[in-house]
Amino acid sequence: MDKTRIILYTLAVELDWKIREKTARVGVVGLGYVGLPLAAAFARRGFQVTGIEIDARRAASLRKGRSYIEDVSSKELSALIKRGVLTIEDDASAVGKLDAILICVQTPLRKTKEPDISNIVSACRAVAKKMKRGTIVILESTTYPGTTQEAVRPELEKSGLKAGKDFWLAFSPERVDPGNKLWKIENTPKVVGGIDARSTAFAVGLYSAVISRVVPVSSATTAELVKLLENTFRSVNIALVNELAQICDRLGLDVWEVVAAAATKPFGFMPFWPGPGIGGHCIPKDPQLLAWKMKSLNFEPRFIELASTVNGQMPLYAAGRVARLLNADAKSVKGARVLVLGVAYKPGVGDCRDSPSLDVMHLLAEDGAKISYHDPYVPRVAVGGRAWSSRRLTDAVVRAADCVLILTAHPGLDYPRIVRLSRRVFDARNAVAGLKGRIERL
Ligand code: SAJ
Repeated sequence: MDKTRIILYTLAVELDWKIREKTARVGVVGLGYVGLPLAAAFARRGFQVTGIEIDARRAASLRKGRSYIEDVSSKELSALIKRGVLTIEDDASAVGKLDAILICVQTPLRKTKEPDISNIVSACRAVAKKMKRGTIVILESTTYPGTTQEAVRPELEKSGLKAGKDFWLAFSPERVDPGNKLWKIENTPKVVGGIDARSTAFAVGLYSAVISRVVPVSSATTAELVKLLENTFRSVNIALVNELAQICDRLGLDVWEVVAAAATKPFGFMPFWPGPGIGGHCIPKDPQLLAWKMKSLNFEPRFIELASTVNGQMPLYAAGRVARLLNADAKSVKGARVLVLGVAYKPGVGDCRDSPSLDVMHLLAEDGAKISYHDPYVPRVAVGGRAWSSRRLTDAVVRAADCVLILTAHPGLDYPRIVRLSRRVFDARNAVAGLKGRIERL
């Protein structure tokens, strides 16, 4: 065996050994809702973890033991730092000491709906400057199929090291569901796919030290597509029931009753629920990553595009239903007092990213409605040049509204009291099912 192969073989044996012995130095680049819980999970298992967060303020907060991520308490963060198993850096200077580097940076869409992988490229450039031979790099950021091979690999090889020879490279989609008390990093199955068999094997070994079930697939591109299928599946099925809501409106049927009854089928059906649209940082975006890639290959992903169109039109449909409801009370939208309940993109969170509630508020405000809102998780919002603060849900505030509009069904609101005090309720989330009153539902 020639010298190079001996060195490579030694590097592989050494990394394999370090992973098994948990002496591998793990780095996590990007300490957001994915990266910080992941860093904590490896540190909890006794790995020496370096968290790299380029936002100096966030890094400073973490170093002081102050967490900004719900799934990692400040108490736990402080304990891990105190134990010396988690170190927080705001630059990549420590990369040269790391054996495994997990990249968990955001991949937003540009206004043109094209993927913006600039954060991934910047992270790879910083890593390439310092990474040593015998490292495994794993991308976790949700991205279009081919990113690991076509963008990450060349950037990392600017280090002068060769992927598959001097370092190993894989993709593993994140499946973090913030706030989920049942599914944590450790018990959520983890898909991994490498650029070659050895990369896959190292990724399997590394994650198996922390996660109870690791699912190897044949390539990094396969793993990238698995993630996009998971969320495109949601987008398409949500669009289906959103279209069903419009069908039921025309047939005079109750879409909530139809879906609930279909959900009694014990096999071959999975309920999704209609609403005023879709929000958050995954479902609106992830299918677009796949659509963009396929269009670049001259393939028209009709299903994906149609689902995005149907979901994207739901705020307009919901606003139209409110206008119709006000009209039934001989009120025009112009001048009508509309109290919105729930501006976050989903129940139980304070995140308003892409929230359809904001679109509905904007549409009604543009037509002259006097909008106010209450959301216990969101103190203030601004959309389309208007800003609102969450109102206290006093009797007077509820009674003053010509229509109470439930757009996000947060837990903990006294819905029976709200219905009792309201002149009219439009419920876009089936939040007041079974209650009697002047209620109309999507
Ligand atoms: N929505 C509907 N009807 C539904 C389900 C969702 O209108 O039946 C809307 C929500 O109101 C929200 C949007 O779609 O505005 C997205 O909701 P989501 O439940 O998909 O929640 P997300 O965006 O937080 O999605 C994340 C994803 N997690 C990851 O990508 C790791 C998704 O795969 C998870 O299934 C989801 O969390 C979850 O189940 O909580």
